[in-house]
Amino acid sequence: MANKFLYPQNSATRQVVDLSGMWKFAFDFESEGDAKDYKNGIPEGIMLPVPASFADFFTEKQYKEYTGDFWYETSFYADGAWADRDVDIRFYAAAHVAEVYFNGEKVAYHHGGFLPFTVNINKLLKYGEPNRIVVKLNNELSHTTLPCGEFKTLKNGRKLTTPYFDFFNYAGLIRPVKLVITPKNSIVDITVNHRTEGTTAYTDYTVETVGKGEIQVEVFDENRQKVACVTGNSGTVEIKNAHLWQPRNAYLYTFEFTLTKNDTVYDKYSLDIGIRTVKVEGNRILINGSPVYFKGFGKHEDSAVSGRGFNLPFIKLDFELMKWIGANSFRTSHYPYSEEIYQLADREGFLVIDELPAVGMLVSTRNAVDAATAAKIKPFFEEEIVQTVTLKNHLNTLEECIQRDKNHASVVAWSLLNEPDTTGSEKAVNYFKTLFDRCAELDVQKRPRSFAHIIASQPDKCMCTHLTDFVMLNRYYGWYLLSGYEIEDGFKRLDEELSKWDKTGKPVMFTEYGTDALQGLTRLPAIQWTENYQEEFLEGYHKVFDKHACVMGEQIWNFADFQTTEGILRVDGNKKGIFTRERNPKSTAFNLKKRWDSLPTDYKGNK
Ligand code: GCB
Repeated sequence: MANKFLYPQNSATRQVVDLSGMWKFAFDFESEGDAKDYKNGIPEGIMLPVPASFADFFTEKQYKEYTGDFWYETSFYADGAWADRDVDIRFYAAAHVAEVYFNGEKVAYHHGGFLPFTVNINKLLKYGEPNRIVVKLNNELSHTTLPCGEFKTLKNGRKLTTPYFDFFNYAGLIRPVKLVITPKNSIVDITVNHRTEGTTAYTDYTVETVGKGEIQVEVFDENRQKVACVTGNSGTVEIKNAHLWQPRNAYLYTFEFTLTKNDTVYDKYSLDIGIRTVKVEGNRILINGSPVYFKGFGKHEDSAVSGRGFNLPFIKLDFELMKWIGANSFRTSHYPYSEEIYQLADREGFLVIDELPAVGMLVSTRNAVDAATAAKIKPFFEEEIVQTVTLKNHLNTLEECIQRDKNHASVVAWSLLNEPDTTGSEKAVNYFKTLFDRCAELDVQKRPRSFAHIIASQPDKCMCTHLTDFVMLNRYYGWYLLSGYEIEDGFKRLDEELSKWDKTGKPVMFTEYGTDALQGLTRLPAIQWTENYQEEFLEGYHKVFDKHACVMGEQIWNFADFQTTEGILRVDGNKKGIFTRERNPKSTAFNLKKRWDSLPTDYKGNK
């Protein structure tokens, strides 16, 4: 029985074995890996760290830019004690398409590079000799992959990726690979949902199990005092005088789930759970019934050398910097992040807009520019293959993401797409409706749903806004258009547009606005690319936001500079960070801190 999506943990009944380290690695330029039986062992030569993306370990362009199949291999010995247990391999993320071979047998195929999957290996596991894991990955982009793009073949036969998005197409075993050993009678899934009445909190829970036994739930507060105890595979936990989880003031109860029968404990799993409610009312998102103003960033999982690879030190540092600057939220632009990030967000009280890797659903390699200049773009959602294969992949990814992230208090909204083409074809509407309906169906907490609107998706033009619970806007007046000396006209345009959004009655959150700024570059008067232009731009935007009742959040693009495909619009990547790629503050950071420290959590809320 696969261990579903529960985050692996060690307990009295469970064991986790980390397979991180140096793995064998091979590019497959000639696509000969299948014919040459790589599944039983890949060629010797290259060793690479796992987890990491491969691109930044090489000095030759053909490797950094490599597009196509590539292979990883490692081996391990099994412990005799595992013989009467379930042994799964859990890939925390494998970008983008993976085929897994275990001891020469194909055991899994997984599409999508940012969500975990597990493979049960009970039947093929050998004792007393090495067990071999071989993974064939592919990083080609198309109109059916999430994220979207294309690739072309150069005259020399090498392939070149052209993403329809603005971040480097890092790939590989970007997150840990672990063995998860669980008892045969075990807990495989847990779902919680909360409501409050006065000072009492009610948490409805459902536990899915395999094999024998019944569930007991014990709940402990942060002082390790037991505050509730119930039995049953589903039910309600009642906590009197509950400490609710609040933005930047988190409180986590430990829910311990035990699977027992006749005093035998089969399995134990514990979850740190924040109790809070989320709903949209009028033009506000309410957390625990109170309006919240979102302050923060769109981010990336991106750092030098490991690329999109799991990087705990940077994860920790990013939270400290976000706390320092007075942020209370972020969007996981443009893909679901590592699970440890949501765990920290739960603990630190950050509000997370969890985004699917549905980015690039607009046929363009320069989205923001093309959308701003109304370039002629072939409507993405017109294509038959998009309506069938892409939609299927999208729904599958949605299901995996909700399954993985459903219990996090920090996850307060879903972003189902970033900057899709919602003006080119009416066929977008049905696609979106299917997706939005499915999201509501899958998420027991019924969190608000939205997508990030590109500049072209104006209130009178966008065909899909009506499906959202709140509006997310990515706006670049003053940068991609009306920039430089025209910046004041840019602010006016923003003001005019917001007057229209005000009338929709929906909450409006800015999920992107910003300018590229090269650290250390300042000029008087300010010119584009300077730090003080970035500052003028943000000040201008904030003045406009403060005027409009509907604006209930500001998430700047971007938290830090990040790597992109090379090109005439990018100098060693996107420089819209408030911090550099190394996480040093640009001068704007200090003023931003003043603003955010002074804005109350319920800023502009009417309660
Ligand atoms: C956008 C995209 C984001 C880009 C950003 C930019 O609209 O959503 O991925 O990085 O613009 O800087 O151009």
